Amino acid sequence: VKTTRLDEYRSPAYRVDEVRLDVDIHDGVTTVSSELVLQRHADAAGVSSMTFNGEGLSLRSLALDGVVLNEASYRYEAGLLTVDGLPERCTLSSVVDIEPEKNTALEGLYLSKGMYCTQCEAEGFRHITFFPDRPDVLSRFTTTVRADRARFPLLLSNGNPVASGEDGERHWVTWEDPFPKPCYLFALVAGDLACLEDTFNTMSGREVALRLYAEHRDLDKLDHAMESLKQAMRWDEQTYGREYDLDIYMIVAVSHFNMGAMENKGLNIFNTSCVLAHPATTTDAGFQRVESVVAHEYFHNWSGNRVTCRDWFQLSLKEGFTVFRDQEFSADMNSAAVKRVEDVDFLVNHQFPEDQGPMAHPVRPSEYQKIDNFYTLTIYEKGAEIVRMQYHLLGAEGFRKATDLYFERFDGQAVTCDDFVACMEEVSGLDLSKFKRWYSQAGTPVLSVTATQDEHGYSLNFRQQTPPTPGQAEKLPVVIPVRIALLDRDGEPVILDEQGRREVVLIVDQQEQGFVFPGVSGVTPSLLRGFSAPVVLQHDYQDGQLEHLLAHDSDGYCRWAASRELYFAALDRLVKGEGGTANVAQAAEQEANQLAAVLDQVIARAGEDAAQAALLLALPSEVALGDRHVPLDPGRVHVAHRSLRRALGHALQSQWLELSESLLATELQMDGVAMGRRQLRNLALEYLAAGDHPEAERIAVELFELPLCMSEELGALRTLVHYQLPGAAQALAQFEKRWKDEALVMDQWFSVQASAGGTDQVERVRGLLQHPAFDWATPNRVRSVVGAFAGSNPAAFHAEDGSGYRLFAEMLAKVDALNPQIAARIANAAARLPRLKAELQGKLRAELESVKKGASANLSEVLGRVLS
Ligand code: HT7
Ligand code: ZN
Repeated sequence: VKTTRLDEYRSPAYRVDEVRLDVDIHDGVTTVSSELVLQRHADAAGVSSMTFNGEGLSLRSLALDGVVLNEASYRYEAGLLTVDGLPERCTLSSVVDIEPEKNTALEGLYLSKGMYCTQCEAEGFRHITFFPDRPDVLSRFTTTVRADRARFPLLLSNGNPVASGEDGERHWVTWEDPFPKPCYLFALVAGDLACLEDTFNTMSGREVALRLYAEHRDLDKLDHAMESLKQAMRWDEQTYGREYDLDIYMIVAVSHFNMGAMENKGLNIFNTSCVLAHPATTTDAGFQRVESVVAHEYFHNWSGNRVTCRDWFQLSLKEGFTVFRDQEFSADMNSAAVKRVEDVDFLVNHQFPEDQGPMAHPVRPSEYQKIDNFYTLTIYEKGAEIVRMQYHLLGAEGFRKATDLYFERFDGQAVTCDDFVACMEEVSGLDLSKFKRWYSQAGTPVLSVTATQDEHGYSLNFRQQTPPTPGQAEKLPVVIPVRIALLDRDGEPVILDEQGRREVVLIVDQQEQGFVFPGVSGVTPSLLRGFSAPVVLQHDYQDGQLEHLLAHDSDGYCRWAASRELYFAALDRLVKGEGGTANVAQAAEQEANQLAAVLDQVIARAGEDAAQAALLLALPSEVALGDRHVPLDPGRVHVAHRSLRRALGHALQSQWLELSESLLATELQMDGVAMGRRQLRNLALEYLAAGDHPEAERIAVELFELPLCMSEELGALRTLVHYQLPGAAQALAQFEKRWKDEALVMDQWFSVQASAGGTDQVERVRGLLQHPAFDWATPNRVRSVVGAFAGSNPAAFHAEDGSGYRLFAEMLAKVDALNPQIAARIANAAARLPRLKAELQGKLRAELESVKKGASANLSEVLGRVLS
């Protein structure tokens, strides 16, 4: 497999100024005719040949300036078409046949439930026609789509419709996109869909038509996406001064999709799971996901489309920045404190492990085999944290000036992460050269802090170290902004400097560095406020300090981080058997009794913000606990986790019962407060069940029988199934009967079962694969079983007898044969291999090695790294 390297980047010899496509859709075969207007770059004088990517295309004819080319003047082999003898400006025409019906990999043109659609990022366009498939070739596209009129009344592509016509039983529409774009933003849809239509008046007074398309049966599930879109459009005008540029903005929902959504110019294509929402079928988390993904794809119109990436090594330029933008949007639409904790929780639980394992790579990688494998949490989430740090270093005003400059200077261009940072430097006068190590160095820095008190005052001493990662043994110090406050005995932040500030940002950019606060004493440090940098913070808190932070800190992240420290300390002792008793259940009871007082305080204040209380009261996940222990013994971790959950359920049972009953709503509301109350109530119900409370089953069944919305219904079902309550089997059957025709709801049904913990669950998961509604060719369904099993069911996945690994290997091979991108993504769940205890490592290694033998390039790259 070819490795692509950043330092081998060369600009293309020819531009493609115009692309004229004709896509003629027939059952079985689609014929794509293309005309590319090529123009040699001024600095490529003397070059007269050019290569075009093309994968799996049946070439029917090729012509240069209208003259058919014979086989002596071109070569088409190994996915590349090379044409010689090109003049400075010319038109290359080609006609190819493709077979979208056979496309199960879902890249290029494919069929989803009878609808033709495309996915071109990162390298899908080469499956449609010959083209220099790289993001730095920007062209104006005109696209004609032809298909049967009755079966495909809707024919869409990017831009504006400029002509249409009928031809017997067929019809055609021509679309013109006035904005030059890279081919990864090309899109096409042919189908029979319902449309929700609205308009948006931009800040300069233009009216934009907003059209959201879905299957006819899903028309009633598009309102939330429409509202989210309008809010996102307004927010981008107000926050970044960015206005939408075309006259039409379309979103199409498709059932088969490899990721969440795609920002194609003017024609977004969305996984149904990220656009459809209705209280009866969608959880509150689902509603929030729709809001953020709709916004994310919309924001790409500027951060990604108008200003795009020079090459795929710069992927985080658009993804990190756009995630930062969508995070801030969601924070503004909902509770900012809750949103920040949710984002940090996700980063710490998912990106940190990636950065600490065999898949670790820099935010701007220096090489890859399959670019699809680099749509990672590091590129997206860590990339967003790097943008966030720049936001804080410049301040809101400076950052806005820098982004204005960035959008203005690079509009219509394909640029690099360096270009982005250069704008930050130019407007602020800051030297960010050292800061840029965040882009090139992989791994999560560990920041150890010690506090000392002497006659000079209170001191904080920092030491940073980034552990080695594959291919990067030595690390340099990075620039770590550490936002801090020091809380006095009443929990009030003390004055820290002569300007009277009570919160400051310390810039730690050396391996070791100290800061003194004269005249300060008797304080509790509140560190890394707002999670001011993506680092692992280590500090030995003194007795009572974490409880003090949890009770008093005004910073939502620090309160939450204190709760994690308290839980992890207790859980770690249980895993290691340090509780002073060999009986885990007894030790867990003691730990729970220790925690009960402080958690009781959180519960007492739950009325202030139920969502925040739910975050503070939720135990860290079993997977997160496992990540703290090397060699990892998942069985021990499972028992420790289950024991503490149970003991906490028992120790605070009257509080959980009270919350389960008092938070019951009588009418449905979908605002943040109501969602927070449901979240807390579901958590309380789970604790009640974990503690074997006799009322748990009754409450869960009652809620399940008469839910106000899917969050309640699914919360009840999860409790029944995960705690194996007597009503579980009946509820599962009833749920299936109720929702068998709603694919997204059935995904939840599969996922609840595939993630039900327990070493005996492997056979149950195997059984799910036999269910008539299970389908290997539908990524959402595969993720709901295979993804949930491998990612959220550590006890079954790591079953001592290796049966979980065997099942996983069988699943991987099956998925890989149909859809290599999805297989490779799921394979990431095996990245913990080097941390496992020896017996399990051997078993997992053997299974993965056997799958690797026949694996696709995508899967092979991931398995190669895991097994290295
Ligand atoms: N920019 C989009 C990336 C994407 C993608 C990448 C590889 C394979 C399939 C894909 N579908 C969408 C999504 C986004 O970040 O907005
Ligand atoms: Zn994106």
